[in-house]
Amino acid sequence: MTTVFAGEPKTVVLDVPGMTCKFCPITVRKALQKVPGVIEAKSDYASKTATVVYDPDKTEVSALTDATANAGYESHARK
Ligand SMILES: [Cu+2]
Repeated sequence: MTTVFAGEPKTVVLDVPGMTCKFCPITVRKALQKVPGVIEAKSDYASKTATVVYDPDKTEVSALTDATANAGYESHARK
């Protein structure tokens, strides 16, 4: 069965200022990948950001920031 997206996948960049070492992005990325509707999650320690591709029909930015907060990292969508 093929996955059909009703809407176009969206990409959001989250600022994650609490990432203080090179292992933090791994925790952040894993937390984001667990959110249903997330297609792809990347995190970057150098820029202290996480980039998430998600299906807007299944999740929303607040669910992504909640997921990082629950993992111990507050995040905010970059405008
Ligand atoms: Cu760390």
